[in-house]
Amino acid sequence: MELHDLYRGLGLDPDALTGGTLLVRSPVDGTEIARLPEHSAADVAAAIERSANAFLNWRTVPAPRRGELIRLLGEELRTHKAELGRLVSIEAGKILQEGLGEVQEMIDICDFAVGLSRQLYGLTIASERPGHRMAETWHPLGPVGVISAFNFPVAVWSWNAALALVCGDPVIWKPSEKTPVTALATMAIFRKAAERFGGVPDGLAEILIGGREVGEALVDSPKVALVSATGSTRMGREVGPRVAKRMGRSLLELGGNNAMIVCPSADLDMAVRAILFGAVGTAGQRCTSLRRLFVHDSVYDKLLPALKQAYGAVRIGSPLETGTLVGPLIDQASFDGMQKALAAARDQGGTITGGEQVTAGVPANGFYVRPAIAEMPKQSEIVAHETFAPILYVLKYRDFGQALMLHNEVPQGLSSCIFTTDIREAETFLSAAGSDCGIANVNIGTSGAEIGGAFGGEKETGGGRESGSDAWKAYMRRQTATVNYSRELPLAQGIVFDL
Ligand code: UN1
Repeated sequence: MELHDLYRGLGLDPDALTGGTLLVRSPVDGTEIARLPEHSAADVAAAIERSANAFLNWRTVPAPRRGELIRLLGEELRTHKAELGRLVSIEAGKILQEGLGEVQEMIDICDFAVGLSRQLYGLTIASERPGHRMAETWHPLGPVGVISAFNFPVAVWSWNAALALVCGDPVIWKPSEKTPVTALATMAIFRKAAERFGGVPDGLAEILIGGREVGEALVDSPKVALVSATGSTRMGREVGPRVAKRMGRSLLELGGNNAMIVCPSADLDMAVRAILFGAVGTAGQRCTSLRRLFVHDSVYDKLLPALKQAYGAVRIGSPLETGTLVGPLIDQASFDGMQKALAAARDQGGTITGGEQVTAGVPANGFYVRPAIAEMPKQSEIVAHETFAPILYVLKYRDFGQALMLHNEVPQGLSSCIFTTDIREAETFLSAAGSDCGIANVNIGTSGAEIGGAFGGEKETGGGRESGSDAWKAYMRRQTATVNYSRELPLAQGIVFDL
């Protein structure tokens, strides 16, 4: 069987993927692709213990040496890119191009982390006391728990793990119950890198298969120094306070309700292409997917017909076939959620194009939909709500200031963009009074960020930053050290404290 060959090629034993209690189905056609054994509470506790022990070793390995492990991981990922990308398509339903793109993001973060392993810089600070030197050092933090979602089933782990491992932290991964097989394949690839590296401590990278209780164990264990959680705002609202209660750290990547403003001077051809990738790409199941579109009324009647035409030409079908741009939704619950949102949009005065289930020319037993455009009279309740499906709410605007206000008037704050050739509008959008999101683009869509920048968002998106820039600091602890090399003991603030 072809799937078994894919499993073997990725270093997975097909026989080990059967007989368990966690049933995994492909969203492509509903076929069962695995039945995995789940980890017990005792397994979870043992994994956390192994991770804590691994930390005692790994934290003393020089960071550039730790980088070598990630360099090897990047090599192994390059070798297995086609196979892992295909498995992502099978298990998460992304089109092949996007499955490959996801693995490329893993490779990119490995490259970034290898360089970073020689750049975990601290500052040297001028001391106010003579004969003193002040310096800060970034030290490894401790085991990092990674809770990831189905839509980026492997890349989210790598954004966290590549940084955590060069920073000196072991990683414990709880993948989504919907996509555990790609996670196991990723771990098999990691093991290859670890074998080549040699002497990796037991427990450096753990994976835990199971449900909510596994996540809760990571959240509640004082041995897990940082919990990095990607998923819904509802999930983040539970994780954040629970980790905070034990004074742990959390890094939250939650919902987005990302928007584009199309201004009078915009290049409309470019805008249509960016809207298409942002709103229908990954079947609207990225946290960065484009969900709201504000169009100036002077270009509305030009843009909307062009957009609807483009939507009409999009091929919906098996993500494994070349030429498909929109694959299935992850499951029935997602389909039902989309239909509910569309009904609400209609109730709130929206005019809907598309949104219906597609059954012709697609594999049976998958949830395929025609991406929807919902023209809305105003930013009503449903527009402010994130529905993880391809629904694009379109609103007309007249005044730029008003568009900006509406843009920011939602609880989420992940990604945003503007299409304009007017420098005043572009710069205002990027200014302190502009977009309130973690990501703000000009003449680029909301999704598809590069790994070199810090990734994450504000407000209900959770405030965490992963990937590039100085996101690595979340995975380390900062120590400020002051050294006195004089023969005196002056006190700071000029305090005299003599006998
Ligand atoms: C996500 O959907 O959880 O910017 C992450 C992007 C990707 C990351 C998406 N690089 O669309």
